Parts: sequence; C-alpha cells; structure tokens
Amino acid sequence: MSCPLSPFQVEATCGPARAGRFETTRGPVLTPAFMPVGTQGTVKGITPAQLAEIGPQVILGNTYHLGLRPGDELVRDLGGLHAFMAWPGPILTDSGGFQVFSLSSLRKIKEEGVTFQSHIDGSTHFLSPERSMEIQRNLGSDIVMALDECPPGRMERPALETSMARTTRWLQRCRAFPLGERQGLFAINQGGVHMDLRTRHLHEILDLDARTPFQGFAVGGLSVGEPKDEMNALLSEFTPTLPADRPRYLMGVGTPEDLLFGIAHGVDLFDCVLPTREARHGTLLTSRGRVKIKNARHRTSSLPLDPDCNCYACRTFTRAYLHHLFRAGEMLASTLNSIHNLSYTVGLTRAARRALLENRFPDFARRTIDQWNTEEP
Ligand code: PRF
Ligand code: ZN
Repeated sequence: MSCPLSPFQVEATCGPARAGRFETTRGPVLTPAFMPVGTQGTVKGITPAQLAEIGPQVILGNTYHLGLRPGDELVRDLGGLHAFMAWPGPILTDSGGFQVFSLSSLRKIKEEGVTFQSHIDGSTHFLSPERSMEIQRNLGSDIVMALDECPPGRMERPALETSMARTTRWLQRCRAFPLGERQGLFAINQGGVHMDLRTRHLHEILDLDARTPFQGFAVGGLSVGEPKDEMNALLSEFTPTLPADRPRYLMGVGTPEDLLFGIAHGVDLFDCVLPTREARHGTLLTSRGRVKIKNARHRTSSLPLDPDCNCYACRTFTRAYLHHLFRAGEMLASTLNSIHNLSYTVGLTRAARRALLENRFPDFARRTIDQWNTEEP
C-alpha cells in the first residue's frame, strides 16, 4: 500500500504536549485539532459554508451509518463522500465497530466479523474488517480507521484480553486490504484502563507497524463508562509511550476539560459529538464556562453569548435572541448554537496549538481553566 500521508512533524513541545502537522492529499492537518463529527455526511445543523468559516482541520464521517444509508456504492458512484457532501477538506471515517456496538441490536461477534441488525429498519447486516475497509474505500475518506471491538468500560480483564486479541487479528486483515492511493490507515489501541494491557496491545500493533507503517495511532475504548479519574490516569501514563512520529487520536472524547487534559498529555486529534449535541439541547460552551441559554436570566440580555468568541452567532446576535429562538423551538437555534459550540471547541485546540508554538502552554492552560471557573456567565 502507498503512504499518502506524510510522517508527523513535531513543531513544538511542552513536556508530553506537542504541536505538529501532517499532510493529506486534501491539505495539511495542523494539531492539536478537534474534528467535528459528520456522522451522516453532514455536521448536524450547519452548511459546509458555515463549517468552512469555523475552519476545522478534519471532519468525521461514519462507515456504519453511510454504509447502511445511503450506501457506500451510491456515494462512490456520485464521486465519493467529499463531492457528495461538498466538503473539500480532509475527512476521517470511523470503522463502524464502535457504532455497531452502541447502536445496533442482536449483535453476534465471530472471528470473521460481526452480524447485526440495523437501527434503521431491523435488517440484518455483516461487518468484517474487509467490509469496513471496502466501505471506507468507497467513501474515499483521507484517513481510514481499522475495525476494532470497543469493549464497555467495565468489562472484566479476561474478556477484555480476548477482545483485544481479536482487534489485533482484525487489524492484520485491515492492513492487508488494498485502500485507495490517497488513503492512510490508523490503528486503534484498546485495553481499557489497564496500563499493562494497553502496552501489550501497543506492542502487537507495533509488530505490524514494523512491516508497513500505519499513518497514525488511535486510543479507543475510553469514555465508555469508566470513572473519569481512571481514564485520566491511563491517558497520562500511556499517551507518551505512543510513537512520537505519528499522530495520536483520542476517539470520542471532547469536553473542553478533556481536550485540555489530552493535549497536555500528548494527544494530537480528538472527535466528539458533544459540542453539536449540547448545542441542540441549548448548552453552550463558552470561555466563561457553560451557559444554558433557556435560563430566564438570558431573556432580556443584550450581551453576546461569549465576548471572547468571534463566531457568526456571537458577532451578530444577543443572548436574548438566542434565548428566544431556543424557547420558540426554532431550527435556527440549533444552527447558531452549533456554529458557536464548534467554533469554541475548534478554537480551543487552535489556541492550544498557538500557545505551544509560542512556548506559553502552561500559562494558557491555567488561564483557560481559571476563566471557566471564576466568572458566572
Ligand atoms: N473505537 C472506534 N470508534 C470509537 C471508539 C472506539 O473505541 C470510541 C471510544 N471512545 C469512540 N469512537 N472505532
Ligand atoms: Zn461564538
């Protein structure tokens, strides 16, 4: 297989934290970076033009959803996912494993793959490493994720070990599948919150990597029901042991606090539905902490949502207007709230990158946290 993604260039460090970059054929990816989730071929509630103004480095698509509907062959025949959704920048697709486990019913995992029933119409489908790679090849994403099994946070060690071993064998099969020449494959590390299991699994991945390098490494299986302090303890110990010359992607993690913690411990890439989901529910992430826009005290406020944010919603509207739209159940509430929350989250990783490049990351992190906690928005 070709290697369309350049190696990861570390541009600045602060302890384990780093700013870096790698190239895709659809442009560079500057890290740390938060990647908005576009599960169904759309970042919910906003247009590609609005998304472009926010300026994410990469957006996500989903093998599970797009393979079921509208179907990966249709997307391929219409020119691939970039053309289909009119997003010219880099796209990463998740492999479907995690979604099969969280969304579908009647799953049966075997060595060959997993049989499941669609959450849409109950029809039966089969996802194997080869089928996941085929879907992602048809979608034409720039970054392809290997098919893994994402065990629940409280799985016992013996079951976890069995699952990890299967994830390694599935990774071998993903590796053997011919992807498009513009595509790069990321491996996913599992092992729960156990450092020894994570390390063992990483060694298995690195054995495969020695033959044909992966384009990056993901940490999966976190933020799946385990206590937060256990996730953080594992991350701080494990992340710095990942190869320094490849991007590190922490999957499905994305509160502002988690982003700062991850960046401080050497994570480069994040994705999460949280900013857009919270936006639709009226919870806004701001430089002064969380704002619940439906709260009565915003009803007459002429202030912008976040004085430190330059997004379209904050430049243009008052809190009173956002409060009104949300209370009235208007579609524009979701759109403006999503624009803001994504601007905030993408902006937080961009600001962290700048702080790393300017050698002031600890001060940046301290001030950001202080601001969240001191001022009542
Ligand atoms: N594996 C995959 N996608 C994911 C996860 C995982 O473990 C997670 C866990 N936080 C989110 N998305 N393939
Ligand atoms: Zn804003």
